[in-house]
Amino acid sequence: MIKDIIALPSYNSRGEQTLKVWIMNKSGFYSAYAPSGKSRGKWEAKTLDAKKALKVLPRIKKRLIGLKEKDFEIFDDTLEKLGGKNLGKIGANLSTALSMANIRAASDNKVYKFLNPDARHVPFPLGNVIGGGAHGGFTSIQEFLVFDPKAKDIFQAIETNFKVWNDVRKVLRLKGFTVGRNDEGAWIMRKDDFKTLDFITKIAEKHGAKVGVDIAAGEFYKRGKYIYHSLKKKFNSGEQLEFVKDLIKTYKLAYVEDPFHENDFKSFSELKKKVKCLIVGDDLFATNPERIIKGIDKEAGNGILIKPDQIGLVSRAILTAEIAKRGGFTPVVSHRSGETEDAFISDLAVAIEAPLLKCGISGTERVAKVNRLIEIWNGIKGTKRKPQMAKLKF
Ligand code: 2PG
Ligand code: MG
Repeated sequence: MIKDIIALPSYNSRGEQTLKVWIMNKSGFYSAYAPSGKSRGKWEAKTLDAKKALKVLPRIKKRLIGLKEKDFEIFDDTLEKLGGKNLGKIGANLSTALSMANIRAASDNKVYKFLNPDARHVPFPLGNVIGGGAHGGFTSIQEFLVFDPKAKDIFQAIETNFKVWNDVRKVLRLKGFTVGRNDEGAWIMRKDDFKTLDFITKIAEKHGAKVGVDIAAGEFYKRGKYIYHSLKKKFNSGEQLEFVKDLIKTYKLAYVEDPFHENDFKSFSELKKKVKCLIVGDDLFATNPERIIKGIDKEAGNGILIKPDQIGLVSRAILTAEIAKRGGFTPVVSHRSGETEDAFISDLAVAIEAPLLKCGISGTERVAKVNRLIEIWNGIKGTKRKPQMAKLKF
């Protein structure tokens, strides 16, 4: 039974104030941090300023104390009622942290086992090597990502990403093309989107890694046009579709996230018909069960990003992932650009059997997620089951 809940202000990797909560039961204290996005979609639940959210807790905690932490769905239902429309009354940042801390309390920190006792597949980390867009950089495309589909174990999967990231570092420094790292620890390269893709695909190939992109197209969609500043190009919807299709073919991209803005189900569906690639909706679905149902109906892509804080409750994020899987969509669990050492998403990815975990490569807040995958790998090894890398179906 939940005995007490406390919260304190904390800071994320971007130096913004966020919050950390602790839930107390008879065994001790269990904590979680709220992550924070920058390229936030319109359909995400509402977050509150951390200072305001901290003032909400004393008002609502009476309703949560006394609940059974193991009934995590009831705990989340209570938060949903208290939060009202889009969780606006309590803030999705506060509700996410509470929801995660409660599951930690329910499971005595063995989150993945509690959520899925049969789990034994560990996701491939999908890491951001070069960045741009809202996270900082020269390209309009927000993230140039890699993963190693041939990795035999979690160690190899992590090392390949680091090899690519380090090779990129070497060449960029040597040629004077870099100006540093952005919000997610990805390199900022002084080149346009095409040159960046030319560059990263060669290095990735050398290490057997596949390349993907998060275009985050909604961030530069203005009055009916996609505006690529570094390429000095403007595309309407049809031109954007052709452009993305060509990028997938030319660079053999295995993963494309948010190629269109957050309301364009139709273009997602058309692109999916034309290419063999994982087409993932982030801002399009916002981890929302109703939006993924619409997406399945319209065949708007074949993948969905799962970010618990987009919907503000872990149980709802799990529900969205389950609906997605049943509808033939691949769930990809993801960090936010503003992160902390909290690695809850690693457990979540294992529990829902997501084949990919988008978690960055470098920076303590990113490494925390892959280090947790190693612990999980080892934890599975200690049971009768053998840990395995997830099955990639695309
Ligand atoms: C995204 C995320 C994480 P943010 O767009 O996928 O990379 O960015 O957290 O800023 O929304
Ligand atoms: Mg995204």
